[in-house]
Amino acid sequence: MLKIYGVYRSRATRPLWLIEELGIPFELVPVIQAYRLKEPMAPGAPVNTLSAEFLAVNPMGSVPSMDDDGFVLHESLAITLYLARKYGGDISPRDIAEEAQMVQWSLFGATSIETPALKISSTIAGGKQDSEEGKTDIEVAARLLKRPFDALEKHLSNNSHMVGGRFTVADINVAEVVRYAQGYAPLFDSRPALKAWIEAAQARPGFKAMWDKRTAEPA
Ligand SMILES: N[C@@H](CCC(=O)N[C@@H](CS)C(=O)NCC(=O)O)C(=O)O
Repeated sequence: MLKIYGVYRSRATRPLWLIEELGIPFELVPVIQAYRLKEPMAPGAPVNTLSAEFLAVNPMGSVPSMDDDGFVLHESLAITLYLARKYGGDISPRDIAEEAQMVQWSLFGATSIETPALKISSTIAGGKQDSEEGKTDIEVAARLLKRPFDALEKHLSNNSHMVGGRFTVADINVAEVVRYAQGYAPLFDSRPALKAWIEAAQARPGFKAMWDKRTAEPA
């Protein structure tokens, strides 16, 4: 049985969205981020990213991890690319060139977008967006996102999706990092193709099913 270690309120959303799209059976093994607990090492604390039993699965101490009938893999984007490749269908690469493009866009998301986009998300989640410090943090992050978001805007003005003219795992991987910046509307209002693409991705039943479960989880 496929197992995903993590919680919905984490980067596990990436494989969990893909799993909804694929409609495959799986078990969610709850592992919460240690920083969300007051005393992660206390006896009786929920299994978390510092727990010995989870570190035995993932020595990197982060979620998500996957165990697919004994094949253990870490890193959310590696997990989605593996699952797409394993289960096939339109969501997965049709050939080696498409696979390379999906890896390319996933790495672009992780290396050029994720860190500044997360800064926007954490500033807003911390209620600091109207403070001087928060405004500066968001402005700096938006500046760092200009070039990668302009590249996405150009790509999506000429292509309906990230790869292959159809919804694929590459859309999930990129949308799930772009999402962190969605709280700062000017980045999207000035880029209509990017805005339309992410809204269409998030309108999919697979995203909505994942999101409903995330929302139902305690914050
Ligand atoms: N690049 C990794 C990052 C994983 C990561 O940082 N996950 C966070 C939760 S979203 C985590 O587990 N943090 C552990 C902790 O802070 O204790 C991935 O995409 O899987």
